[in-house]
Amino acid sequence: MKIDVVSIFPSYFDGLSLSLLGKARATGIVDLRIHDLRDWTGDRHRTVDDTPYGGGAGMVMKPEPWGLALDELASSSPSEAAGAPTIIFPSPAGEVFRQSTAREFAQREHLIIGCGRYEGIDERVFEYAATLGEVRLVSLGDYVLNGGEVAAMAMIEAVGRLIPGVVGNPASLVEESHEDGLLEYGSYTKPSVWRDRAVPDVLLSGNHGAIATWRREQQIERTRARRPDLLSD
Ligand code: 6GU
Repeated sequence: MKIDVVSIFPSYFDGLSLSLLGKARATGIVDLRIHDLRDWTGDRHRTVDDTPYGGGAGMVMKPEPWGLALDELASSSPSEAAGAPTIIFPSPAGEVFRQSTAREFAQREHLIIGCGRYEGIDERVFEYAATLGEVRLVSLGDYVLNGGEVAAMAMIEAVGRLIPGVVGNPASLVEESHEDGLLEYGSYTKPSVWRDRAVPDVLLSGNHGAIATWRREQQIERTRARRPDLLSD
């Protein structure tokens, strides 16, 4: 999979060289490239923003650098066979990013992620991007961040770990929170008693059927307590 990220703060993404995703990049499973939007500016000050038409607080990202960036990156398909890219704009005004969204994006050959700052990107950029690929505005949830970078990193990690070969043991992918619509069960390791707190007996019983039943009950109980919204829909 090829992932092109466009940002005015490329160094945010340095952390993606670490750990499992870093290894996947080194081995070529994930071709992740971070681009500086200012490389597509033409003026001496490398300007990426301007005041909003109609007035209001803050600045808006100018369309021209985005147009040039998208033109260049959309034509840089990872393969002949790859179709149009999926162009993702992290945005608090987007659809909510879920595990199902991560699974969907993990199937794509080419993702382009455009990180906005300030009050957002000129709306025409989204319309234009739709002529180059499938455009998705995606939000992490109902709170406000200063820009798309942190959201983009979260999405890259969620998508990246679903690509075959990125996570060493594929079984660890299926027992996570949200993979089956429930929160995951609690985990324990040695010692069996720690500061007067014992590991639940059933986990020491060797009875795999009983353990599976207990874990499923735990999943349902904590989902009811913490995330009842997941059970009602
Ligand atoms: Cl994707 N972007 C910004 N700026 N804020 C957010 C978000 C995204 N998701 C939640 N809050």
